[in-house]
Amino acid sequence: MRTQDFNRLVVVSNRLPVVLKPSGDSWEITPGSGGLVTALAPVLGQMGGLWIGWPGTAADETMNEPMRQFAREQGYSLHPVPLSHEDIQGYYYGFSNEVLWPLLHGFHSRCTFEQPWYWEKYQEVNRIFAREILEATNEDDYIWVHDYHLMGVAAELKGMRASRRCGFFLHIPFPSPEIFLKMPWRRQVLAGMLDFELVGFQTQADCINFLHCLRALCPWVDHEESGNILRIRCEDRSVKAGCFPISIDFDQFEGLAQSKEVEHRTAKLNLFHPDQQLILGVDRLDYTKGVPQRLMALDKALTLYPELHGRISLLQLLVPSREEVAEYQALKERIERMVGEINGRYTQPGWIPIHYLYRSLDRQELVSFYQASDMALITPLWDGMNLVAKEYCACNHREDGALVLSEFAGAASQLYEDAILVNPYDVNGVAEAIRRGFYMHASERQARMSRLRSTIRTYDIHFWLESFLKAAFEGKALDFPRDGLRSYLPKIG
Ligand code: ADQ
Repeated sequence: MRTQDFNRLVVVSNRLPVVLKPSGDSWEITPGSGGLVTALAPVLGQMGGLWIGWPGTAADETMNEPMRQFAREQGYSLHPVPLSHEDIQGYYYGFSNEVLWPLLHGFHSRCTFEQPWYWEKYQEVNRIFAREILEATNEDDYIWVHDYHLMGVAAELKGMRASRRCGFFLHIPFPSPEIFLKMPWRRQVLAGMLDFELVGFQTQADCINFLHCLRALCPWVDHEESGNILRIRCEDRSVKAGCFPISIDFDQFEGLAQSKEVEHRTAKLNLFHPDQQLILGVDRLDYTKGVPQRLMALDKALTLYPELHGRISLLQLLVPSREEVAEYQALKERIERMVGEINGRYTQPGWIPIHYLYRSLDRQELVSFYQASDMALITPLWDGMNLVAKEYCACNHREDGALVLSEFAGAASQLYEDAILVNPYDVNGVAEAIRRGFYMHASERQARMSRLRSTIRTYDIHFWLESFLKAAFEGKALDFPRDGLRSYLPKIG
């Protein structure tokens, strides 16, 4: 691991990787969930370093000691950024989640553009983060800012004349100009991104979309390819950009799947469905994940192929997310209504078509569900990467599972050859993919899963980290198999 180029690695993200709950006059701390935490926590745990972010609740001194203890156990330090209720309303619920999240996922009609104070709060909070970074770091640290909440941090640091090396990684997609240019603050957001030294994207399509948006807004932008990194110049600014498909700690997931405890849990789960194939869906509650469309596809499969009755069951796990937002509550209710209707229509003695869980699971429980499932049905409408697809394969060490994957998940740009690819909007097509997965011969499952696992094992989270840091410090990335990535790009034709 490269550590010779900087003193400390400092990760900056909207949330610290913890969930804090009041407990008597102190706090109970548990690890946070979500893709960013799954990917970065093991990396920082190995390297040491510092994580800067909002603790998820009003900061107060009584949380310092429990946080220090949690940090010691994890192997890195935590620096909380205090934010007020109003900051969170405007910057997080407002600009991040009502403007950037839907826009960058291509849902521009869900955006709230008519609240200029969201943008003002976004800038203000990015400035607060910049101030905290200055206070908590030194010139020889490397500052790595993550995700769409903090795209203006480098510009704010520059405004403070701070000398810090600063890179950025976007975990969600970057759309084409037809979508991005609809945002009233498009120039400011793009200009802010140019103040980072390096901007990393999940796929090559995202990186190219970024370049096209820059071109649309400033036609005098100039770029050259240096190995697998783009060097972009726009007026007095220059930035490196590249694609770094994020991944998981493959060995950790595989090791856990092979542990006695998980094998025991899996064996128990298998007893419940001896004659059925278990199909797994795992998602955070979010409209980008395509859960209603997936349920429609299952419904369609049960209508078109009655021979599947009693032979397949969907286990849908939904992780609570943004529950305070009315739109997310409505989505949850819609999903639960659909589950009830489908179960009401098809259930027979001894068989229920959908098992539904709405809660966060611990890692062991999640891994035993991965292991016990014969097929993963991962059908987001658009997703930066989707780590669940990779986790499922890492845990499937018996190589007897099938992966059905949306072509709009970033993961498809790496796994397209061996997953069964689907268009999540095509309900009939997904129903057919379910049938195809069900009948797939054991030898074909084994061959496909073995190749999927080999790709994910090679391009794991450590490769991702090395590749980003190499690009930051040497100007070239480790080679992801770019020819493969190039040959499957539905978003740019
Ligand atoms: P997410 O949208 O959170 O991440 P994803 O990449 O699928 O999506 O990660 C979800 C994570 O949550 C997985 O690591 C999974 O193990 C965990 N998880 C799922 N179900 C759980 C449960 N019931 N209990 C506990 N944990 C659970 C964002 C982007 C993605 C991108 C990641 C990483 O939206 O596109 O892949 O960041 O860059």
